[in-house]
Amino acid sequence: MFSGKEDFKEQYLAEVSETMAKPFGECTRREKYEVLAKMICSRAAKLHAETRLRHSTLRRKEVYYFSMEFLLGRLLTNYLINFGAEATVRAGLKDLGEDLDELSRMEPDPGLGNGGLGRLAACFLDSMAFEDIAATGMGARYRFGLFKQKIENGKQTEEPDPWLVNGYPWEIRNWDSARQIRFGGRVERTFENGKISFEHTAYQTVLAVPYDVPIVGYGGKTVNMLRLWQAEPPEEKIDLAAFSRGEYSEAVRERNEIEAITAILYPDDTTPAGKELRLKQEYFLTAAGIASIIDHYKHQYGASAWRAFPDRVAIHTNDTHPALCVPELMRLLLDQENLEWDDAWDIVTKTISFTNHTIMPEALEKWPIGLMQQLLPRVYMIIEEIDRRYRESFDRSLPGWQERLSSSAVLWDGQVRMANLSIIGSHSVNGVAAIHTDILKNDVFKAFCHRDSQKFNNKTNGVSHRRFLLESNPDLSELITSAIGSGWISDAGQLENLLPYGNDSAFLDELEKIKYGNKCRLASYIKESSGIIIDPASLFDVQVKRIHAYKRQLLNIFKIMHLYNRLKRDPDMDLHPHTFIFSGKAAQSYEFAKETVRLIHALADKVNSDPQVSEKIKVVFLENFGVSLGQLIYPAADISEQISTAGKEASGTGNMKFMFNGAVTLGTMDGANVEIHELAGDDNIFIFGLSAREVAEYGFRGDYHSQDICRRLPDLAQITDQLVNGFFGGQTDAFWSIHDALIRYNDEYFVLADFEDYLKTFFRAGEAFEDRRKWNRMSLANIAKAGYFTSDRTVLQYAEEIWNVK
Ligand code: DL6
Repeated sequence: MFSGKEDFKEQYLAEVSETMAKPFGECTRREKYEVLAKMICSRAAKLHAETRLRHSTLRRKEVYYFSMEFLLGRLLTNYLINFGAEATVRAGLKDLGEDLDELSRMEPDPGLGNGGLGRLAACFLDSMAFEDIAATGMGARYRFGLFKQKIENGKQTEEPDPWLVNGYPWEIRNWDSARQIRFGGRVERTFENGKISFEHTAYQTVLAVPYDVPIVGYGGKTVNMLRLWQAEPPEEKIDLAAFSRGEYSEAVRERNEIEAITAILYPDDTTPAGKELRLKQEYFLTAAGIASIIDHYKHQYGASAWRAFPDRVAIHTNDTHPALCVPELMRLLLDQENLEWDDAWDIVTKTISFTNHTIMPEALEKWPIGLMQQLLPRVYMIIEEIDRRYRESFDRSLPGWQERLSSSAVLWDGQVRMANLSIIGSHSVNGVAAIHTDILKNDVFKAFCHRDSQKFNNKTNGVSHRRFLLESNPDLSELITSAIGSGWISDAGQLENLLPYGNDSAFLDELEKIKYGNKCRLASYIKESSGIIIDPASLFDVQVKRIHAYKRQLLNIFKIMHLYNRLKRDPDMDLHPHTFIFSGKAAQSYEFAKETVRLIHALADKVNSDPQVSEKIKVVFLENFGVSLGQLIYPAADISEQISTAGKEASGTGNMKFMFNGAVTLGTMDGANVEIHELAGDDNIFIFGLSAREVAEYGFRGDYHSQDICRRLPDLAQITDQLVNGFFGGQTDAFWSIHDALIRYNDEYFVLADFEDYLKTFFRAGEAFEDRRKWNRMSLANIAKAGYFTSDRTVLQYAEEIWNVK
């Protein structure tokens, strides 16, 4: 990319003077960032064109990864690392009096996602480019990302995240590839020359305009693309008559309505208007993506080579949000390409695959039939036919067939069940950790397993170790490379070569020193952002993830309340100082989660302002969790809290990011924790709590009584009482909804059931931490065994076992 730092400086300064029309010294930091990012982006775009040509000459099978979420994180440093130019650029900038990290902080962190699912999609893009898989991400260009979380008076408030306000230097608007998408209208059948055809009239047209973001693989050889679709009116529309009457909002009403489709991620869908908008978003992404795939395919292979389509194209649907890929691809093959139903269905089911990411019933999407019919009349007709054929072909000789059919059909009770549509229309259905896949097969989607069991498979998640270790933790990366060479960067399995260093005290001391440095870095950020001063020598016990009842931040809170109560009774209690760090967003309309955020803040106030305890424990909540903040937190953690109710967390990926950075997991046997346990071994993890089977058995028997536990554990009863007895201030400050969830509604997520074991295990971890050598060895064992959780491994498994890509 640059032959050396002088070459870089020359090119960069030329670019600055060309685009900014002023000398470098007069540019703001943001402008300097922007020019640098644009410069790297245009080189990446050029390489993308070369990659495409190479892939198409080699007739590589193309993978299209459809996802409503892509949490890319910042790209500048990442791409410089991938191009092998980071050191050169850093040195060149230093000569110019600038700092790469400071420039990098100018980059918006595009909040085009909600949590693990969105970051997983971004990790997959990274790994697919690294593995030279011909892949394109299909997503939406939301004008506002997920809300910005602010804490005001201890409560979460939400502000819009206008991440595009200063433009985004990594995207290229590709108007010539825009597609027209149709909503609403009527469909009429006609019968001509022995053939039925369908005419769609009176529809509204929306233009889907792609913005392409290059995805640079490590090594810089392969540059793929993420295509983000934006909704626009088909022509510059303004109602002049309304405008002349002074009705300015009316004049641009239609334009606004159209632009709303990609205005925000996850609009509140509790109202009918919100539901309609969400469904529009899903179809918009699906239809634009599928149309562009078909056009590209015809351009490449001609308009009649349909049989070969599944050999040349794989379409992956990330959760059910893009489930409409199934009927939409059918629609184009039937209505536009004139294929017969059976041929089209064969192509669709051989091309499309599906990942499920949750067993939480509220996240399994369903749409009212009426809404689907009105918004997508032709697509709905196809869904109806898919459902009819599914029912017709159902084996009615099986015992209990009625029940199986009722839970596996697509249409039921006035609703379109998107997961069932995805399963029926895909050749592969995968879960994201071994235990999750077992639950899908044996419970959630059991009804499918008599006829479709061969479709179900597991693909344990992975994360980009290059972003979350190499980029986020440069000192540790350097230490690792100095010990085992740099092969681990492209082959994370080589981290295992670190195992012998468990007996090397100089190495372990260095590991501890690096962790301490990372803790100091986080401590400075905490001081700057919240004014709270924490001790980097304290144990950093960290839980960062979405706030949700099943993730059980509550269990962690109760542990801290227990410590507080004990320290109040016995201020001399022998406890190594701990800093408890939380971060995560509560969904805007999820009251329980928002109350949990409020509780963390109330507890932080109580603890941090009490000199009797604050020497020993501190509580910190970091506002507005996102990829970049995560990159600062993971390297600084000692303990990684992964404490969901067993059976509820599909996989988790934070657990893997912590592991790569040498944090030791304190967790339940849930999601990928089970595999972390298996790899790290009993001695290098702290496991507690009910198993998924025990949780399920309580469910069948119905004999769990949360109040019995409080009766048995007075310490715990004190804590639940403190939620409402004025401990946190007056009655208006009480946490009744949380108290009720635990006591009145019998603690759905078994917080109280797991409390005692959690506490015991936490103390065990604390003891281990005090034996520094032992702890550092545990930390090292985790790093050494983390290689399995690289997304490179995961995408290779998808490629070989699902997409059939060599
Ligand atoms: O597979 C990525 C990620 C998993 O690691 C998490 O365990 C899972 O909760 C998350 N699922 C979702 C789906 N929606 N909901 N809820 O975000 O996927």
